[in-house]
Formats: sequence, structure tokens, C-alpha cells
Amino acid sequence: SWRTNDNIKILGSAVSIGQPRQGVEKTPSVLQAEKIENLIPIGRVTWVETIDQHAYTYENPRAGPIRNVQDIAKYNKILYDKILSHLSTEDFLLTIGGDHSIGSATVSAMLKATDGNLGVIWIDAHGDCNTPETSPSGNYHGMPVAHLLGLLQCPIEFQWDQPILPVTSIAMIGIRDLDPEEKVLMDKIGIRYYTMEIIHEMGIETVITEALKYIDPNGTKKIHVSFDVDGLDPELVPGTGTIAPNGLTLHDYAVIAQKVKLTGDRFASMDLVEINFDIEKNVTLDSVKEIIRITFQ
Ligand code: HAR
Ligand code: MN
Ligand code: MN
Ligand code: MN
Repeated sequence: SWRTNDNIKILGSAVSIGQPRQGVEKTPSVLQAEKIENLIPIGRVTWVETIDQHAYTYENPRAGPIRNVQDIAKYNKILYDKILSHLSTEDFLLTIGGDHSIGSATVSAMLKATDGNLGVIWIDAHGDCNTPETSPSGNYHGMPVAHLLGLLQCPIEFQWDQPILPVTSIAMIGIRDLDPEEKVLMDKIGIRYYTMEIIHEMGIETVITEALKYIDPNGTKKIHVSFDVDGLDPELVPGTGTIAPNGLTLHDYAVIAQKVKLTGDRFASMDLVEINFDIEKNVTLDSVKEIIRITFQ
């Protein structure tokens, strides 16, 4: 096993303002009630805290090209600061969302903590590379990667000292639902993404091996996995807000996790996002538990 002596710190990110459906903000408290920490056999596991969006957001979301942008900016800055204050180099950070809007805060914080020495594996059905100009919805959970890459014009409240993620430091796996203009942008900037079609062609083991080599050619970086559960097949995770058929299997994820864990304590952090038990609970909870087991066993 890996990281046996380290601390596994779980941070709840109870946020839904990156997209329109309620329920996703309740996931940290549901998983805490389910005692998912008991599924983690390594390290010393602690739930650090859950950051509630209602404690920090404004009453009135403002209209604009990014829905709720003022609130998201405020929340993400708090999340970013809390990660940096709670995290020490020996810790593994598991952030449980919440929607994927938190991904720009968690990755920014890890970039800061590692002085930019970070590679990101982004598991998702979606590209999350929209800008306000390409987004059909205005929902920020479809934009965090574009934001990390420095492609978003954001209001001043959303511009603190976040480091920019180089496009060569991220690879996306499970992609199968891109908006037309988002795809044009992704291909223009040359972001590395593995569609389900490519995964079936190459095989998941070759894909994750190549992806890790691409984001971390010398095998020296810390690795962050941002896991949007809609990357898995909807039969495994019906409880998520934006469903896309023909996704990854749990075996695919087991192969991904196995390769990532071979980096030892360089595997530093993970997001688990877009779980919505209001939409479906039984099957989704079983899959989430399996994700936890696979990741930490
Ligand atoms: N691409 C669509 C949009 O930007 C939906 C993507 C967001 N869904 C997610 N994120 N769950 O991965 O509105
Ligand atoms: Mn998604
Ligand atoms: Mn996503
Ligand atoms: Mn398949």
C-alpha cells in the first residue's frame, strides 16, 4: 500500500452555485453520515471541515455571462485559502463537492502549494473548457479548466493571485460531450483529451500511461485527480446533474487509479464532484464507495 504514514484530509465543499440543480451541495454531509472514511484503510483520515456555500455567498446572484460569478468567486477564494491553510506537504487532500466549479480553486491551491510542480488528470464526460463566449448555459461548472488556463475574463473579485495552469500540465479522460465552440477552442489551444472513442481504441491502460507521461514527462510532479463522476457511465452514476451515455467503467477507473498510485506520495490530491443524491442515491452511493475503495486501497 501507499502513503501509510500520511494524513488523509477530507474537505467538504458544499456548493451548487456553479450549476442550476439543487442537491449536489448536500453530498459532503451525506458521505460523512455514511462514514466513508471507514473505507479508507491507509493513513490517518480526518474530515477537516465542510465549507457551506450559504455561509459565504451573497443573497442575490447577479445576472451576467457567468451565472452567480460573484458568489462563486467569493466561495472559491475561501476554499483556496482554506486548502492552503490546512494542507501540509505530507497530507493527501480529498475535496468532496459540490459541483465542478470548485475545481478551479482546488487546482489553483495545489499549484500554489507545489510551486507549479503539478500535473492534473481531469476525469469527465465534459471538457469544462467553456468561456462565457462559448458557453451555451453560462454555468461556471462548464468553465473551470478554461479559467485555470487563463482563458476567462473574470471580474476583479475572481482575480486573486491564482497561478495559471500550463496547458501541457493537464490531460482529460472520458470526454464525450463537448459543446461545438468549446471543442473548437480545445483543439485550438491543443489541450490533451482522451475521448471514449479513443479510449476504446487505445485501451485505458495505454491512455493513462500516456496521459501521465504527457503531464509529467520526468516523473517528478505532484499529481492531482479531478474526478467528475459523470465521467463514469450513467448506469453506474445516475445521480449526477448532466448525464452523458457510454462512459467509463469502474474497472477503467481502477486502471487509472492503479497507475496514478504508482507515483506513490506524489499523488497528492483529488476532487470528487457532481454527485447528486437528490437525483438518485442507491446505485450512485455504491459507485462512490467503490471509487473511494479503489482510490485508497
Ligand atoms: N458543457 C455544458 C456547459 O458548459 C455542460 C458541462 C457542465 N457539466 C458538468 N461539468 N458536469 O463537467 O454548460
Ligand atoms: Mn461533467
Ligand atoms: Mn466537470
Ligand atoms: Mn466502454
